[in-house]
Amino acid sequence: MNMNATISTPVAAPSSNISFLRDVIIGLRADFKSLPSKYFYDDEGDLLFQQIMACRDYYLFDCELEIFENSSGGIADLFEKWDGAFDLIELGAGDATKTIYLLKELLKRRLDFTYLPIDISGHIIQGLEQSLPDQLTGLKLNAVHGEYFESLEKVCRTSSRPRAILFLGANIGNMPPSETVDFCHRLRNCLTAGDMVIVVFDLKKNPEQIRKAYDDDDGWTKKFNLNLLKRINKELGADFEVESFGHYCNYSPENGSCSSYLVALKDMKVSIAGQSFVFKRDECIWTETSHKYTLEEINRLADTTGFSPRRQFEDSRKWFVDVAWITV
Ligand code: AVJ
Repeated sequence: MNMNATISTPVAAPSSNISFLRDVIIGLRADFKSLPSKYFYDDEGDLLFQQIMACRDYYLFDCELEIFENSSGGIADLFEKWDGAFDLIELGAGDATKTIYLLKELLKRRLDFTYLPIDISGHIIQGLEQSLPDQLTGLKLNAVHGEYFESLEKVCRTSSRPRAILFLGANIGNMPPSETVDFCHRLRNCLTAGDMVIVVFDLKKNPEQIRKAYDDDDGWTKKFNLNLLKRINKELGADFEVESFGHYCNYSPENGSCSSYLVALKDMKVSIAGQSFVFKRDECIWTETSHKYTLEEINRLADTTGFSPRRQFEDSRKWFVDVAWITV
C-alpha cells in the first residue's frame, strides 16, 4: 500500500476488518483518544496474554487456579440439588484450564450433565473438541462457536434442563460497572428460577499490588498493549512507529478501576487506511480498564439483577472471589 497517498477515503479492507477499522477510526478521532480492549487478542496478543498469566506480578491467574484446585468440591456440591440432567454453560471458555478441575469433580460424582463451552474464537472451540474428550472420559461435550448472548439464547431455547452458567477469568472486570448491571439482567433473562450462575471477580486490594499486575516488571503487559498498534499496522495498513509509544497504567482506589494507556513519546502523524491522525507528545490513548470490586458491591449487583448470592469461594489471600448466585 502507498503510504504517501493523499486520498482521504478508507482503503478497502477485508470484510472482517471493516468493523475493526471503524472502531479504530472512531476511537482515534475522539477528543480523548481510545482503542477497544477487545482487539488485544490476535494470535500474537493471545501469546502475550499467556506470558502475562505466567508472570509473577499478574496475580489474577494464580488466585483463580488456587480457587479451582482447592474448592472444586465445594462448587460441585452446588449441583447436587439437581437429580436429573443439567447443562453447564461456559461463556468465553478459553482452554478451560480451570474448568477442568470442576468437570473432573462432577464426573467423579457421576452427575448427569452436558458441558457447553461458548467462545467467539473458532480456534478455541476446535481445540476444546480435540483435547477435552481425551482428558475427561465420559464427558458430554457440545462446544458452541459464537457470540456470548446469541449462543446462550440459542442454547437456552433448545434445552429446558436446569442450567448453570460459568463466567470465569475475571472477564466481567473489563465491563464498566453500569454495563455489568445490564449484562447480569440479560443473563437472568436467559434463565429460569433455580438456575445458577458462577462468576469470578477480582477484589479491591492494596492499590500498588493491583497496579503492578498491569505494569509488570518483565514488561509483558507493555508488549501486550503495544501489540494493539502492531495489529493496526498489520491488518489496517497503518504506519504507527510502535517504539515511539510508552505504556502507562493507573489504579484509582476510589472507583476500583485500573486503566491502561499508550503514550506518544513525541509528536507524530500516523496514517491509517489513507486517513491521517495527529499525536502530540505525551498524548494518551486509553486502551483498557479492569474493574475491581468489594464483596458488598458484588452482593448488591446480585440483588439488583434478580439473583440471590448462595456461596462464595476465595483464595487464601482473599484477593479473588468465585461467587455462586441462584436466580430468584
Ligand atoms: C482477561 C480481562 C481478565 O483485565 O486482568 C490482563 C486482561 N489486560 N492484563 C484483566 C488483561 C492486561 C485481563 N482479563
